[in-house]
This record gives sequence, C-alpha cells and structure tokens, in this order.
Amino acid sequence: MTDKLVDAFTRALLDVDRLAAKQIVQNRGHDTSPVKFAEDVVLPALERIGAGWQAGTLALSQVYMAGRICEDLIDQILPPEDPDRKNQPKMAICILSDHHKLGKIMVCSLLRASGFDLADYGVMEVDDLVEQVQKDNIDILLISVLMLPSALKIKTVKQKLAHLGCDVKLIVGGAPFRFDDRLWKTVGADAMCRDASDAVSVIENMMKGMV
Ligand code: B12
Repeated sequence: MTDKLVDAFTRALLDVDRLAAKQIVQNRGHDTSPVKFAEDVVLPALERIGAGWQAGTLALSQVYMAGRICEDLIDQILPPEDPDRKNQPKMAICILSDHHKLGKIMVCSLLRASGFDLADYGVMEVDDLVEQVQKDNIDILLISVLMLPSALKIKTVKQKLAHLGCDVKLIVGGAPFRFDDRLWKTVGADAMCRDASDAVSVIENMMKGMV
C-alpha cells in the first residue's frame, strides 16, 4: 500500500501537479499522523527523485520543484505547538551551512508538538552558530545537514564550543548520516537520529543523564 502511495506521490511531484500531491496527503486516512505520512511517503519519494537526479535521469529543476511542493504541503499538515511545555533543558535547532530545509522543519514541528520548547535558528554558519549557542546558554543543540561538507563542519562547531567551555550536547541528522552510520561519531556528535520521530526518545534519554 505504502509503495503505491510513494509511486503516486512521486508521479505527482515529477508532474509538478500540486493538486494531485495535496489530494494524496489529504486522503491519507485518520490513523496516519502527518509525521508518519511525511516519513513513510514524502521522504522516500524525495529520496527516489534525488537518486534519479544522481543517476542523470531527472533534472535538478525537478528535484527543486519536488522540494518546494513538499515544503508547502508539510507546512500545511504538521501539527501545531503543544501548549503544555515540558520542563526541560534549553534547546535550539538549525541547518548548518546548506539550504535543505525539510528535515529541520519536520524535527522542529514534531518536537514542539510533543511539548518541547526550542529556538529555531534557521540556516547558520559555524561562527555565528557558536556565538548564538554561547549567548543563549544552550544545553542541547540539534543540527540538520544534507550535504557531506556541511556535516564535516559540525566537528569545528564542537571544537569551538569546547574551547569556550560550553557543555552542549549535539544531536545531528540528515542524509549524510543516513548514508554513513559512523559519521556522527567522526564529527563529534553525542547522538544521531535517522528520522524526526527518533528525536523525542533521544532527547528524553539525554535529559535523564543531565539531572
Ligand atoms: C529536495 C532536495 C533538494 C532541494 C531542497 C529543497 C528544500 N527546500 O529543502 C534543492 C533542489 C534546493 C536541492 C539543492 C541541492 N542539493 Co539536494 N537534495 C534533495 C533531496 C532529493 C531530498 C532532501 C529532502 O528534502 N528530503 C526529505 C526530508 C524530510 O528528509 P531529510 O532532510 O533526510 O530529513 C529526515 C531525516 O534525515 C531526519 N533529520 C534531518 N535532519 C535532522 C536533524 C536532527 C537533529 C534530527 C533529529 C533528525 C533529522 O528527520 C527528517 C524526517 O524524518 C536529497 C536526496 C536525499 N537522499 O536526501 C538531495 C541531496 C541532499 N542534495 C544534494 C546536493 C548535492 C544538492 C546541491 C548541491 C545540488 C547542486 N548541484 O546544486 C544543491 C545544494 C543546495 C544547498 N546549498 O543546500 C545531495 C547531497 C550529497 C552529499 N553527500 O553531500 C543529495 C543527497 C542528493 C544526492 N544523492 O546526491 N536539493
């Protein structure tokens, strides 16, 4: 069933048919949460399209339009903030040095909907990020990257924060970490999540170690 949905959704994205894509999202059924739909259908469809671009069968413009359509749809379906905030460490999320936004949007929205309060720094470069984290006294920093060069910059973030004496836990996610499951250790992160839903349990475990 999911395979058929992924096929249909991929087709709609490649045809730049926003209405068809929206209809698939709207017809997803009440027992499928927006986040589950995004992870089971949107993510595989975009990965498929990305692989097509890499293999030379699809144009970058198709990847671009697919990304834009998904960005709009995900914005519309993700759950709102939970007013009952959890008692928790100070947290922030950012995209480091690239412009792939969807993963960060999903993680941010899921965490807020699960009752976590976190600052959204948007797209940051290393030095600005380090300065902001120190200024805000952040305990847990979540970083999303979709390109390997951006992932490798996380090591510098970690080193600069350590140099300033900031004891910040780093949670990372995004395509490079899905491709290489040892990369998160190489860049000095404290944890890696394969998808947005992992983030809640990883943060809860980290909080246990902090008290
Ligand atoms: C859509 C897309 C684009 C769109 C982005 C649109 C947008 N507004 O976001 C556009 C067309 C703009 C684009 C541009 C480029 N792209 Co691109 N893109 C993709 C593609 C196909 C899908 C990415 C995506 O949105 N996936 C859906 C989201 C929801 O998934 P996700 O980000 O992985 O997030 C999930 C998890 O990873 C996790 N997660 C993510 N971050 C975090 C963080 C934390 C803390 C946690 C807990 C979890 C978590 O949770 C999310 C939900 O479960 C990928 C292919 C792929 N396999 O990922 C290539 C890909 C990322 N792109 C790639 C490249 C090379 C580029 C370009 C350089 C192309 C070019 N030559 O110009 C540019 C660079 C732009 C830039 N400076 O950033 C490469 C990167 C290769 C590498 N190893 O470095 C990829 C992997 C394609 C490939 N196979 O080669 N891209």
